[in-house]
Amino acid sequence: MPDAAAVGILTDVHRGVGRILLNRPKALNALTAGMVSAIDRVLAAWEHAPLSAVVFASTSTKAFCAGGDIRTIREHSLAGDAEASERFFASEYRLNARIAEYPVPVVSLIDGLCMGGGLGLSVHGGFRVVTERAVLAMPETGIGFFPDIGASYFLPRLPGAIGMYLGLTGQRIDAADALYTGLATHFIPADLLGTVGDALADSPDEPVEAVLNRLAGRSPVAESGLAQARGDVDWAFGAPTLGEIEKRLRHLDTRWAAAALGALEAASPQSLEITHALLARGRQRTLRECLDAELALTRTTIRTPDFLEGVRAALVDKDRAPTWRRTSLGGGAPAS
Ligand code: QUE
Repeated sequence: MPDAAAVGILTDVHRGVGRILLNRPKALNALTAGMVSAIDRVLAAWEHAPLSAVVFASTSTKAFCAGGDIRTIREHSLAGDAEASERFFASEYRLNARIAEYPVPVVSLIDGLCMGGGLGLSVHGGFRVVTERAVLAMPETGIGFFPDIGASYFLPRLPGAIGMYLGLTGQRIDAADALYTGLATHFIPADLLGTVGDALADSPDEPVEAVLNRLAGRSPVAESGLAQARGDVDWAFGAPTLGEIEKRLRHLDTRWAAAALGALEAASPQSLEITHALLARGRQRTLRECLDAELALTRTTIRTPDFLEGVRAALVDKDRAPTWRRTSLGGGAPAS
């Protein structure tokens, strides 16, 4: 069996609390196939252990987890080995489902960036703690992909049209917004994060919720910007079509609406079409059905020019100037 450190995670059990530390800091803990299977094996091994909680955290203060290792996915596609990527997504989504159904309370400590696959590790668990450095996003439409890892389940279940807004625009939100949307459950300042494990270990018979409430109760939380824009979010992103969403954003003529419109204009038109349809359908699906639908979509999406181009522009050449294919579906003007 490979050393856990070699696959980018560190694990231990201390006083009845299992800990999984994401430890690939140079890549902002982007999840590799090795990390996914190592986490899955550890959770399987701990499933029947007498643990009071499992805690996910990061060795980096920059990121909890930036997502899946999408650079490698692109390389597989270019090398004609898309099957390797299919295995990766299948195993990542199985892990997401395992976390959702896990018999032991799962607590994620989100300090820094948390996107895509990072949300897949955290949101399906019962407790998501954010710090003042937390930044959350589902930015996949910006790389020619779509919100996966069960996002078609959890985004449509956020209040109003917030999920459609986050999934289509990829906009980043802070701790206050994350608490407001329900993506986060507790705010604990970064300098107290190290005490969470001990607090859980000190009170093995107390509900995890009560322990976290006690730690979180001492800190005032800033106001949510998203709460302020909520009326506009629901009106614009509650529209029945992408074209109508853009029309309503133009009509609003606020800074928030201009930023949302800019994000839609920069995104892959193909991704916007896929995402709009996927999130609309996800409301009626179970998590398992959502993950199955997403897995089916990965098979086609990762072979498309927009995905290869989007990952190139964001993560390979880092010019952030992707050239998207036009779509015939009226998703808006192409970026160039
Ligand atoms: C959309 C994504 C990802 C992204 C940017 C997007 C993603 C991902 C990373 C990422 C960031 C920094 C790294 C790294 C990966 O960025 O999934 O290895 O060092 O992993 O717009 O989906």
